[in-house]
This record gives sequence, C-alpha cells and structure tokens, in this order.
Amino acid sequence: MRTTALLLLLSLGTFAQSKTAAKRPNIVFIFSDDHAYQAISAYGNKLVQTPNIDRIAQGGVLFRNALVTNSICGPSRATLITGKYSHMNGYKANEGKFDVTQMLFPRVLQQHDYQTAWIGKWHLGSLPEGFDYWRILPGQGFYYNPNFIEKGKDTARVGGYVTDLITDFSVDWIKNRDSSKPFFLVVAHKATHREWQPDTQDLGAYDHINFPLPSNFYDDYKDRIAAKNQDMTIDKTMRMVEDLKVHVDWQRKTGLFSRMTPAQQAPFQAYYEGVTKDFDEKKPTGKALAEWKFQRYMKDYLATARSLDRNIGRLLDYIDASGLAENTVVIYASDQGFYMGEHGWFDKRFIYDESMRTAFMMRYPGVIKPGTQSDALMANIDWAPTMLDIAGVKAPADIQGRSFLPLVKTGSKNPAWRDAVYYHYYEYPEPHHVYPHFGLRSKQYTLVHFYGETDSWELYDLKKDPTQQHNVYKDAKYQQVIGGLKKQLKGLIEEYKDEEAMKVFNSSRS
Ligand code: SGN
Ligand code: CA
Repeated sequence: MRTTALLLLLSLGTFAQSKTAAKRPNIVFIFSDDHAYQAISAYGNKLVQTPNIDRIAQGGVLFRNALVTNSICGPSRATLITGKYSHMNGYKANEGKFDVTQMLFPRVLQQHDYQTAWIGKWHLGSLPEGFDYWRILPGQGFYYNPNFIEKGKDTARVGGYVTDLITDFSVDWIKNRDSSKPFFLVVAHKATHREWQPDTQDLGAYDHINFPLPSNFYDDYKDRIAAKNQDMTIDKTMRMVEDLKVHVDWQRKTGLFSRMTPAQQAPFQAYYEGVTKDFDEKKPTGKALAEWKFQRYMKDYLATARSLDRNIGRLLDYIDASGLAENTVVIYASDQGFYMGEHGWFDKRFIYDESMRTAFMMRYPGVIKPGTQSDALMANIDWAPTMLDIAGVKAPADIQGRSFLPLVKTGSKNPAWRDAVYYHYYEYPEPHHVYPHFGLRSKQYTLVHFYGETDSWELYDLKKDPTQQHNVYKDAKYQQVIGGLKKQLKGLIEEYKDEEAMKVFNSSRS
C-alpha cells in the first residue's frame, strides 16, 4: 500500500517536473550581420520598410540603447555566447580560433535540458561547441550557392540564396527537433554584410528612391586623430567592382560572382550592366562620385536587407502557424551597428554611436507588453544572462553582464541599472585602420582613449552634439566632467578586469 502511494507520489513528481520543463520557453535568436538600426523602420527609418522585423518590436520591447562592447563580428559573437568582454573570453579581433572549451551559456542550457542549435554565420575560427546541432557558413560565407559545414558531416555547397537557405534550415530544424524539450536556436544571417549582393528578386527594389545624404557625410574630422586615420570612407575605400559591381568582367567571373549559376547571373549581370551604363554616362568625379557611390551603396545594402526582412517574416509565420508563438521568445539583433554614410563611412568598429549602438528587440508573450520601449543602457554582455533568466537557469558567476528582464517585464518598477557601458576595440591596422581604443558611453557622454600608434582622448556631449563631430576634450568647460568620467572609466576597467586597458590608461600622457 505504502509502496503504491510512494510510486504515485514519484510519478506525480515526474509529471510536475516535465510539465514545468514543457513550459520553459523556447528562444529563437535571429542574428544579422552589420544590419544598421538606421535601416529599420521600427527605429524610425521612413524611406524603407522592414515590416517583419518591426513585428518583433511591436509584439514586445524595442531597445533604443542596445550597445555592443567591441563593434566587430567574431568578438560580438564570442560575447553573445559567453556573456563576457573580449579580454575575458579571449576573442578580441576577427582572427584565430575562439576557445570553445570555456564556459558557453548554450552549454549551460544543454545541462538544463534545452536543445540548442546554431544555423548560419558563425565566424569564430573554431567549430561550434555547446550546440546539439549546427550548420554553419565557413568564415564569412557566400551570398550565392554557399558552402555549409554541418555537424558530423562534410562541407557541401548548397544551391540557393544564403538568406533563404538559413531560414529553410532553421524551419526544418524546428520541425524535426525533439519536441519534448524546450529549445534555443540561433538563426545567424550573413546579410547584410559587405559586399551586399541582393537576391535577384530584390535587384533595383529601391532604385526609385534618392537617399538623403547624412548631415555629416562631408565630415572634416577636425580635432579627431582616429577619424582622420581610418580607411572606411564610401568615397575612397569602397571599391567600384567588388562593392559597387561596376565594370564587372562577366566573362572571367572572378571573386563572388564566380559561384553564380547562369540562371542567377543573367538578371544580376543585366541589372549591373545598367548600373555601369549609368556610371559611364555620368562619369562622376569629386563630390558627384562620392554621392553616386553613396546612392549605389544604399540601394544594394537595403535590397540585401529586403530579403532578410522577408525571410524573418517567413520564420515568424511558421512560429505563429505551428502554435509555438505563445511559448517562444523571439529576439532580433545585429552583431553590431553600421555606418550608412554618417561621417562619410561604411563599416563599424568605432565607439561612436552608429557602430556601438545595435538593433535589439524581443517578443515575449505574456511577460513583456507589446509596444514596450526601453532607453536603458543595455549591452551585449547582458544577452547571455537574460536568456538564462528566461530559461529559469542561474547565470554562472563569471558572466559579466546582467539579465535585463527585470527592466522590461510588464509591471516592472524601474530597478537600478548601470549608467554607463564600457567599450574596448582592438583590431588594427587591417582592414580599416581604426586605432585600438577603450572608453565609456553614458546617456550624455562618450569618453574614449585611442592608443597604440597614438595617445589621444576624445569627449562628446551627445546632447549637444548627437552626430559626434565636436571633440570637447580640451574645452575648459568640460574639465570637471572629464575628471568625473575618467574616474568612472577607471572603475569600469577595474570592475571588468581589463588589465591591458588599465596599463594603457595609467601610462597615457595626454
Ligand atoms: C571583411 C570586409 C571588411 C569588414 C570585415 C569584418 N571586407 O574583411 O570590410 O570590416 O570583413 O566584418 S570584404 O571586402 O571582404 O567584404 S565582420 O562583420 O565580419 O566583422
Ligand atoms: Ca558584423
């Protein structure tokens, strides 16, 4: 009799446990590459619409101050999966092999019975760990007919357009997963990375738009040594053939074009021959050339983003139609911000606004009220601990970020939060000659120290100078502010244990 009761109790226990397990939310993390918040309608862009990305924001929260701690690809990915700064996870630049033997939060999820998968661009040198399934692009990957490396299988070339393929693989994985467990899936797109090759159906989608030049397109970089030293202007750095597809040798089909099938190449070639004709007729030089390049850049970049948005719509439709939506958190984020002609630039890297600030939105039915917006200084070190929080798992002590869930939950009472984000960038000189630098960003200020071949400081008052063109570091009026911010910066360097930065900070003579 007693045994039966015990058995009953035990089985009830198991039932209760599996019920809680079943209730733990799934997490779909859609991660794009170089997709600027300026290019997203949820962030106020009125020239092009991104209705599907906007759906995620409308269904939950949009972060207006989501910041990255080192604005390039590999380091951002390493921070996503460790919740740590580059100097702690060891991946400071896009080079070498990321150490996958360290604590990775997806592995912690696995230990708590989550199924985990990474599909798409990985870009960390080593092969993934902490994922039950993965299918990744080697390195940067290709837009057309890319190769994929699949867990346990050989590398294979797959026919099609990369954004469609990554979405197809993701939907298939969700369909075929073990549905007795909750899951965490990263859908890691290649779009909208350079060299912006649109899907053939999107060619010319924005040709009717004359994009306005950013107010600081012709920035003179006065009083800014690092901005002067960079090699990332649309005018000088952007390449006519590879980036802008003008005068491509279609016979020889070099580089990226070499992978296209004749059926893919035909509309592509016809379209860019039209672009080349326009160029040859106008023969732009000087400012006219810089502006011609800017228009072409915007059109190709945004056409590439069009497929990204459409495919995100397809994934969301599947999540909704399959009944998963109610118990699935959907996140959209870009690995960093990107310049859309501000300061005359493309690319990223700098602590300045357009590269440090990234798109981030999250839909969490029943927990976050649709249409919520947050101005909190949230950073990519917070992404891992937030996802662990969603899964009900305690974050390992060495994670450096914090869950932002308490800030945005329905009925949250404005809990205490950080008032500045620490930043440290390393990769120099190639590919874009941006000096290494560290600094902080608060709601009002950006203070930054450039080091290595230079020893210089900059301060921006973001309230008075939102386009960050006036370095007021030497301005007498700001000396007191600088004293306070330097103390705060030193405190952050200590808190995050950045020994290299501390040495540089202490030896700076300027
Ligand atoms: C490539 C690009 C660079 C870009 C880096 C890093 N050149 O080298 O413009 O900054 O990737 O980008 S390209 O001609 O090969 O496109 S990241 O997003 O992976 O960090
Ligand atoms: Ca990137």
